[in-house]
Amino acid sequence: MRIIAPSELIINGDGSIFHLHLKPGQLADTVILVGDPGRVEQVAAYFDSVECRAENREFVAVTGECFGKRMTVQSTGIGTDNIDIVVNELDALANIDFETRTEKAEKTRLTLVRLGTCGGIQPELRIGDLVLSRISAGFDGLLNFYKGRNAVCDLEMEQDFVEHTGWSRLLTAPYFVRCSDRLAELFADRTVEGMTISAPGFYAPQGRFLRLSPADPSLNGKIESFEYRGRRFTNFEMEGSALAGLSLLLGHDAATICTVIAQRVALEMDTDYRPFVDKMIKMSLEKLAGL
Ligand code: R1P
Ligand code: URA
Repeated sequence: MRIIAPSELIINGDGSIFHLHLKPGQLADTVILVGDPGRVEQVAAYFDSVECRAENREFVAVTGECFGKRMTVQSTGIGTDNIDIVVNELDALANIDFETRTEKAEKTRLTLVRLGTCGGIQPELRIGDLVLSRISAGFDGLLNFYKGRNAVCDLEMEQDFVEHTGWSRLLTAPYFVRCSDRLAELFADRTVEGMTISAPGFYAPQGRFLRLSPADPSLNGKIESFEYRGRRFTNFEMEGSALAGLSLLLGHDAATICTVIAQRVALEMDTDYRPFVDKMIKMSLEKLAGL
């Protein structure tokens, strides 16, 4: 049995995990992930009761009962680098024995649902629409650091995409991963099934040009025209690829749902998007409570 060293599985003095500051036992099997720490209270407002709270840096968590089901809401901050921390630490809380520092024989399969915001890149998507990322395209490279990456990625799609876009060798290899079938089915009637890019930035990596031009100004056009087995890219966000990929490797059920707040084709933006996000939260909690 492999014993995981103190420098690898870092446990704080109070028995909580290094970044999230949650202790084993404080995590529910159903976890809502939000980028914005401020969105944690927006989710927790639907909880009937609160069992515990934890906070460190951008990682804020509340565990409680929601519509009769135990759930945790956890903020991740922005970016797939943070998802690396959050998903590994949530998995450790569920599946590693902190006393013996060994993997538990019986694994817990977590349900991880990210509720975020995104930019729509097809003209029919409107501000306020909800997109479920059936496929996430990671431009961030995180999954490429993990053994087993090829087993969970669509390699044919990767090849087609690299050829279609003339993908620069200066960029990290993109990876294509699917969300949980079970969660896609659960949310099918309330979301648009999409193909989402998780970008490693908000500006040039999503084709935005303020004072610095993207290296390839034609990349967004090539992304929009890419078609694979009848699917086209629908939206940009910044975390879903790592969430889907790491969850596939670790054996968790994960999905990303995002509210469209920017329409990149019509060049429109709604900065007053909180009511749309609130609708997404309520719908998602109700559905997850019924699972
Ligand atoms: C960028 O503004 C942030 O918003 C989106 C992106 O993925 C990125 O994290 O999601 P959240 O609203 O969940 O943070
Ligand atoms: N989040 C993103 O990552 N991109 C957008 O355009 C809007 C929200």
